[in-house]
Amino acid sequence: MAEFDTSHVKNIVLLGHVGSGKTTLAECMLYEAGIINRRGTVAEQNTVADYHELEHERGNSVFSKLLHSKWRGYKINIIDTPGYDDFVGEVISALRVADTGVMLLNAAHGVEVGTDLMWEYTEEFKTPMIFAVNKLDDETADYDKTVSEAKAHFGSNITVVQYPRQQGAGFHEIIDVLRMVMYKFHDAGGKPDKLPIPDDEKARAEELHKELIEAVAGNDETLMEKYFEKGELDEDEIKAGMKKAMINHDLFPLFCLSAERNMGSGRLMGFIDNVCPSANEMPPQQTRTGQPLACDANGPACIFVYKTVTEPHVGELSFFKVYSGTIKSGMELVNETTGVAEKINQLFVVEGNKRTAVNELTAGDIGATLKLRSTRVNNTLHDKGKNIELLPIEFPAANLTMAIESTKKGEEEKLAAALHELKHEDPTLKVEVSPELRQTLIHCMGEMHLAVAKWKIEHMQKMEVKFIKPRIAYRETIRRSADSMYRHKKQSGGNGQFGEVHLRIEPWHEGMPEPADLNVRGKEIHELAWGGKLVYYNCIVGGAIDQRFLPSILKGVMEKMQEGPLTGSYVRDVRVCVFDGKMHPVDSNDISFKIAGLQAFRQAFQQADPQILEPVYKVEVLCPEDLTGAVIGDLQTRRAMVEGMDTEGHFTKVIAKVPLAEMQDYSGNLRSFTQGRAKFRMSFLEYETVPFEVQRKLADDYSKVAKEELAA
Ligand SMILES: Nc1nc2c(ncn2[C@@H]2O[C@H](COP(=O)(O)OP(=O)(O)OP(=O)(O)O)[C@@H](O)[C@H]2O)c(=O)[nH]1
Ligand SMILES: [Mg+2]
Repeated sequence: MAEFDTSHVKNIVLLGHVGSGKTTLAECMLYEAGIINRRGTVAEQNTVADYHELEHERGNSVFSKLLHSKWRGYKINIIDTPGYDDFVGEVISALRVADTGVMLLNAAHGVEVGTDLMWEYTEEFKTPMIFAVNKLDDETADYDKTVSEAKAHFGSNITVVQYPRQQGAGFHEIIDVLRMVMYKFHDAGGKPDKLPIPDDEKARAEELHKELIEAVAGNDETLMEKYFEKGELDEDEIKAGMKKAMINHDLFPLFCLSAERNMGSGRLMGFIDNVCPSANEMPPQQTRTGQPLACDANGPACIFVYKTVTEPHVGELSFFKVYSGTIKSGMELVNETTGVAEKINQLFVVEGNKRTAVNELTAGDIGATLKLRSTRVNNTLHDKGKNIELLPIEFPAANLTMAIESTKKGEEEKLAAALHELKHEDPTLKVEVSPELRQTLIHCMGEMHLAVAKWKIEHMQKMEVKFIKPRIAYRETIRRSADSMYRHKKQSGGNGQFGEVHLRIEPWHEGMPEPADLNVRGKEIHELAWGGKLVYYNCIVGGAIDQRFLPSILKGVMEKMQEGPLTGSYVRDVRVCVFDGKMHPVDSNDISFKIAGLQAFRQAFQQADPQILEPVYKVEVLCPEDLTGAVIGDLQTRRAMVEGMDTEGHFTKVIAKVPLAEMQDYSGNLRSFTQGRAKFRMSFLEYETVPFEVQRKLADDYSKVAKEELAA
């Protein structure tokens, strides 16, 4: 038998802006549950959750951590998440498996950027939410301001369950308007005395109690009728009503805390046990086929992997939630994505970096296993003979791209292996080897994310790496037509080489007319791998050159198109008509015509008003309204075309078209001039011609480099 059945397992995720006290609260919860007998602190680097060396260095959480506590007959799985926005992937995967979110608000700062950003995700998942106003012992704590900001940002569904009797250093009493008692804490925190509400607080407490009941009753007709009849609801009725409203995302109870002094965490845990939904009370999971999967301990065994971590000397740990059935150690499950049978050799419950083996985990529970053969994040594993695939976590697109290199020559393969491992356990990090740019690119969430990647490579793989700006994938094309002739002739002993090609190049566009003065005898349309087209016409009359040389000429043209004359970038959207030439009965061969074709194309290209095209992206910046002016002003310094504004959630959205070349430092800049209050996304839109000055500079830079390479 699993130690806890489904209805006695609660899964919570701690959320909040950087430094709001999530890790400290997790420590309190473990301490209260007797899992640890001393509370560590973030400053002393001895908390259970922030165990990673990198977290000690930074003084912040970087990875989500699974912990669990047992409190009054319930198991609470706690996922502590990092507050820094770059690590949002850790938050999203945790939200996917949690059944309630606890959003910490720092009473000294009110609603912060991170709170807003996290909120957006919780709304997508419709996670039942609790708000907890933390740091009430801080000298600058302001509970009322924090609550009114929270209501302004997240709506009046926020319902006060607790308020502090005093704030700042003297904070030690919390009035609970659900239970209608006052909790009075001793200096060491922990278990408070339960006292009647003092007379001077009665009026406020009763008013808030009424508000709470009305909020609960307002979401349930039966309760509303009872409330009208009796003028009151009892504690059980309130709890039942709250649970239902929380599941529907209609009510967000608000609690008080000082995690630092361990005041308030026990009551919060009691509420989680008694009111927050267990997994089987939440809507069933959706599968790929549209069939819902009920969270039933007697159903087919089915787990979903939300995170993997490679631990030194241990191997790969896979974290999962049991969505159906009961998982036993030794069981064999099938990975729906890969079809591979995986043996669950060991099952663990986890305390940060400590694992405790268990025999069974039941539906709704979260745990870990070691050394699965080919299982990744987002994979569903299930009983043999079933076909269940749960919907994957959708991770946000990257918004910073950098090229990465080893500082030592000859380590390319080692770097490739290191990057492979890195992206394997971090779904928000993408690696791309670009043959066009001759660079390995890392797409990630921001500078901090990049720094973590570097740390991991340097510490785990023992190799030094550096980041450099990625090259831009420019394109070249032409604006008018030009004819050219090139004769390739070489006579140096033995067989000579001879080929003469006359060709015309024109800017190609869909539906363009056929050449009026040429006789088109053959057409080839080549879709180019890098976008755009090459349309190749045979317009040769009178057998001036043999048919068999046309592919050689095309080869030459293609070669030049892969290394355009202006900047060495790919050429696109050109029509080439070969209309004349000359052959030599002995010296003409494929190579001669290839060279002649290449050179004729190059010459014609230079005379055809050549243009450099640059990739232009659609950029959407989401920011609070007061920042739109600054955001637009900054975009305008980046050659952006601001196309409009809209709203999205709580944000104003600025929509613009911006050249990629101007976006390379955007992530860090936006963060700094908005103090992290804005976010953005971008997606490729089209290629556009660069302005004249930019073209001149790019062409000059290229010819300088080309000359240097020639000289070297
Ligand atoms: N005064 C006071 N300080 C607190 C309280 N809770 C946490 N802190 C301190 O605030 C700092 C940040 O706390 P953490 O627990 O690391 O915050 P976090 O939310 O986990 O932060 P990230 O992991 O960076 O997102 C630490 O120095 C804590 O000691 C509190 O209730 N009162
Ligand atoms: Mg933390």
